[in-house]
Parts: sequence; C-alpha cells; structure tokens
Amino acid sequence: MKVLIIVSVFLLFKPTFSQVGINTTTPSPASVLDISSSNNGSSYGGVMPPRVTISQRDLIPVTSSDDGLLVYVMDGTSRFLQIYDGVEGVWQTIYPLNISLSAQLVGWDVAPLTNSGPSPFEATFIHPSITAGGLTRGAGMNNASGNNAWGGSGFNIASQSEAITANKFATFTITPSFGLNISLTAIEPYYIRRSATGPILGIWQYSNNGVDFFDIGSEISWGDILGSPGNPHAAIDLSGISALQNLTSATTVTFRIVIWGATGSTGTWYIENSASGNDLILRGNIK
Ligand SMILES: [Ca+2]
Repeated sequence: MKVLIIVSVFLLFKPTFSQVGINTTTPSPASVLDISSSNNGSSYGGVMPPRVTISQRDLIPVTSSDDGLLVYVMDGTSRFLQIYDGVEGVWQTIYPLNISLSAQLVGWDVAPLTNSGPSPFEATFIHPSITAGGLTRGAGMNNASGNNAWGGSGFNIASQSEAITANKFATFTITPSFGLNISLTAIEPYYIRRSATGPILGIWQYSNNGVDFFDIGSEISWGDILGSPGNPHAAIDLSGISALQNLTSATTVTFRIVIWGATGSTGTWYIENSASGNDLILRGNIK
C-alpha cells in the first residue's frame, strides 16, 4: 500500500506546531499525527500497537515519565490492551465500555474442600474487572470436619451484637480494578447446611471502609434441614443499596455473614456444595 507522509510546519505561529499525516494530505488541525485508514477509498487498514507477551512487556524499562505507554499483550490465550500507569507504577488493562451486565464478579466452588476448607479460601473465579479477598473465618469461628463445604463452628452465642463482638462471622472483599465503575446487583441463591446444635440465625452485612458495617435485609433463619445439600436461601438483591453502586478502585467492599444461635460450641454451619459450579456467587454491572 502506498503511504503518504506529509509534514507541515506552520512557521507563522509561535511556538511552531508540526503535524504528520499518514494516508492523508490534510491532517486534522487538532492532531499531531492523523492516520487515515485508506488513501484510495478501496483498501483499508488499522493501527498495530506493539505486541508483547507479559514477560516481554516486563522487559520494557518503564519509569514514571512513561505514563500512557501502550502495548497489546498476547500471552497464552489472553488478549488485551494495556497502558502504563506512571502514578501507580503498574500496567493497567483497558476494558471496553459496558462490557458486561450482571456479570459474575466472584464465585466459590466448595466441592473440593475438606475439613471446612481453608481460611482464607481464595475464590474459584475472579472477574478481571476486580480483585477479591477470599472467604475468611472470623477469629471467633473454628475449623470443623465437614467436607464439600466451607464454614465452621463456634456459634454458641445469643445475639447479632454479641456475635460481632466475638468475631463470629465470615468475610470476603472485592475491589474494582482501576478505571472501572462497578455496581453490585445480587448474591445468587445459595445453600446453608447446619448440624443439630449449629447456629439458627444470621445476617449479611457490608462495609465500604472495613470498619462501619450495615445490615443487608433482615435476620435470616438458616433452616432445619441438617443433611446435604442443606437449606436453600433466596438471592440477595444489592441493586437498591446506593453505597454498593458506582464503585471505583478507591473502595474495597467487605461482605460479612454474622452467625449466631448455636446450642453447642461444636455445632456447625456450612456454605454447601449445591451446584456443579460455584456455590456462592456475587454479580454486578461493569462499565
Ligand atoms: Ca459446587
């Protein structure tokens, strides 16, 4: 393809302003480089950014003055544009607008777990638009012997406020990636299994600063089904909670499930393996 490069220097103006046009003799006055896809109206092309693997990208000797440097990362089956963020000192992925509505942001599959699972139990799936902290037992929650489930014991305490004081809760966190806007929509339906002396009550809460927690909905009765897969619980709608909408990377949301009302210290509570895939799922809109 023929390529025309026109450099026009406007000497009449101070300071001088140089423009380069490729496939055009009339680069936009607003541009320093104006690339036309075609110079003949029949053949068209695009701009190819530098293509690198992640290890090749990491060989680029970037400094804070390289704010805005652009590459196209091709690594395994991953494909994404990245721009160097000279303030944070990291490569940031560029996402298209409105990439997903009600996407799965984070999900846990408890099927492979033994002895109530690890703490933290890192998520099975984390959408690239967020970072997530794993399911974590509060200091007042103990390991238990249940398999194919995540949870524990130690919920023999009488009320929500006492359970909070005694750290009888499970938590996880999510933080939107830089440059994205995320609105949380729902926690998918899930199953809870408990033992005969296990906790009977609980409540979901959220916090946007890790300190001040707010109830989501009202107190939940965990149910009387003691065998697998336990008791079904309805989806939790988050779309009406304004503090969980239009989140940015400046905010880490902590979810907390406060649990109480067991009649024995070894009474158990588990998020049960109830689906072939993830058993606890948080959804949200990403743009
Ligand atoms: Ca599962």
